[in-house]
Amino acid sequence: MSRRTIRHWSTSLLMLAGSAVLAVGCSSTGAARAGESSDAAQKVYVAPGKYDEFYAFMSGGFDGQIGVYGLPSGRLLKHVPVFSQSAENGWGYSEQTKPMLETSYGFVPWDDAHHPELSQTAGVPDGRWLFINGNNTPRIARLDLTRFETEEIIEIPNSAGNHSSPFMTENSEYVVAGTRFSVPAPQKDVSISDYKEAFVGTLSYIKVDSATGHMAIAFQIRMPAFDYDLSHSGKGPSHGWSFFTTYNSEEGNSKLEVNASQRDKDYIAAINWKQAEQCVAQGKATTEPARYAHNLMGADGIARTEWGTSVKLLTPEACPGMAYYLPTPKSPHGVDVDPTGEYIVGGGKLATVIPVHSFSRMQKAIADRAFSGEDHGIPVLKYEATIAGEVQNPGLGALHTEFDGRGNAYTSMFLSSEIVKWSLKTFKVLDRAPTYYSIGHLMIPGGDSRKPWGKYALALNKITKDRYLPTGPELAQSAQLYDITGEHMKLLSDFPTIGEPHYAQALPAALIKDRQLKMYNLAANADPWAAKNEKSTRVERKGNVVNVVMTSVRSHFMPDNIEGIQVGDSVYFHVTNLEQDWDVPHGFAVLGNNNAELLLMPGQTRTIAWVPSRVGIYPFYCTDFCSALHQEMQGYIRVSPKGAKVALKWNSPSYHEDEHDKEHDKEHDVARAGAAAEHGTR
Ligand code: CUK
Ligand code: CUA
Repeated sequence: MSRRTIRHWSTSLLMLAGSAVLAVGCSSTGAARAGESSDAAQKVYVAPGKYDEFYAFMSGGFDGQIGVYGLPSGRLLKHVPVFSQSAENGWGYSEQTKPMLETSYGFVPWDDAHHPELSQTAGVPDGRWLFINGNNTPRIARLDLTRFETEEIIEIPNSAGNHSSPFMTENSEYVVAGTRFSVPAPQKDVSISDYKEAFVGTLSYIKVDSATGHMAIAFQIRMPAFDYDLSHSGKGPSHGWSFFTTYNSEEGNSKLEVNASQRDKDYIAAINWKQAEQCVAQGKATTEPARYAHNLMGADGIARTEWGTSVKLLTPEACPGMAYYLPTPKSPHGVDVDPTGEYIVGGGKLATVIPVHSFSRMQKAIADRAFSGEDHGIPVLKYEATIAGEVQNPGLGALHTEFDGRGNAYTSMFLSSEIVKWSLKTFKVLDRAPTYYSIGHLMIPGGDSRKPWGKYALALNKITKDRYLPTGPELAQSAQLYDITGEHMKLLSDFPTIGEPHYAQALPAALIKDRQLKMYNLAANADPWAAKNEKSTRVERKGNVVNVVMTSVRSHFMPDNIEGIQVGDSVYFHVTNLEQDWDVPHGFAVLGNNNAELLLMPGQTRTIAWVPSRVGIYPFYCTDFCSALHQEMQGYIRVSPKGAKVALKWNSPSYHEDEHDKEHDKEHDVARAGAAAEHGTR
């Protein structure tokens, strides 16, 4: 035990919660030296041109995105936009992607993303999809792992703080979503002091279509007004159940740091979702109105929003046998199920032990009706009846546990800033390794599945203090990689991450690396504004809307000279990348556009809107260095005053200059206006 840990033990738990930030950073030498050893360097060294062994998907936290890293190198491979607009590639700015960020609250271009979850088959990550929660405006996104792009986002109604989400059942039947903040559901205008009467906690089950991955809200369960913090699903024998941690079973509505820490034990809610399915099938659910957005990227590359209008709602009273409470000390954070499906581990962040419940004992306790009472009509199982063991003296501030598949568990300890390895047989601590500093989640590739690839553990740390070159008031967030193949964990490396990583997932690169989409098929491009060759490029005006149908190819745009645009026009640039080679994107940006750029993958069409606000000549150019003549990939747009008599003209194979002598200008404009009206705008 380090000196820092001993110091922690000497003060009270609650004091520590506040002072953890100050306490870290006082001893970093020991393992830093281990990390510097040439042995460690060898283990994370991936030679130039060689691939990493694992893809790791790390939540971006408050940046709302996903970072894809290679392990063991820690190299950043991609930053995938999900809930937050990304000006880098026009995600959430381009007309085709804007609908992805639609919600019942309107367009919400940001979220706080915590928990990536890989799709699973038979309890093992299968490399098809990655799901992640939006915490602030309750949503779940699905990424396609052949494209590393977000394909679907569904809003979760009757929820506020979608934190215990989107944990996956073992055959990707469902992703679950529990509300962190209880609120009135449906929402209403009510005094906050009526919390206990008027607020509820909703747990949602979102069905995942096994062929397409498409999500649909199957049913919601209305629970007491606790805070539902984290979740994991059962596996193997416990398949069919899911587990949610709760805190604030005191049902406080202010000063929660005190008011939600009164009880010795809160609960893990055990939900028998197969029972819930039956109750729904038997008509025991009520259908209630709810409005929520369901945004799906179409096969034509255009996202569309459909509006959900109702949800099926179950209550524990209407569906006996569906919900039980497992008392768990004390304000538990994480809940994790071991690879065998037998052990359910609570992360009691204010507790002095790590409680481990047994699924088989839980089943027996339910059969024996070993209840200590009820809470809001939900049976509370006796702690002694379900507990398999308690890990003694684990450290302080247990948050999350992952497994190596060899009978060991690894728990992150926020306050004592360490990973604690313990045995699932003896519940004894086997090893501990300091983290720098204040670890939140940890991740072992497949470490929450039935078959972990138990080679590395990754610590996802909240605070870095003195670990990197300082960068002003905001310091880097950090991950640390440990070798866990031996008896003792061994720190191999530190690397900074983007945003604040919470949970992460990883899988062997071999599962997905050869299934990557290399380009979009231009011939199959179904965007109504696609130009599949330069001949079909054109500029059309309809009132004050101008559609520029443009192509890009090494190393020019077509057209690249446009005149006849007026101040205040809504100009839509529909740019198609004609390339059919891997790794040849083009960019598009225009002077003064208060929007974003476009980054166009080969064969893809994307549209960006621009409203010029003053007269002048506006260059546009390709932003992605695509060829030796990339700098030549540029063009000009002339913007004239509103109502000016400057004819619309452009250079492209589709445009005939001779039609445009002054005499015919007027007729021509009329004809073009007619053609534009037929096409319409997006
Ligand atoms: S939470 Cu961040 S450390 Cu949002 Cu999963 Cu536990
Ligand atoms: Cu196209 Cu640079």
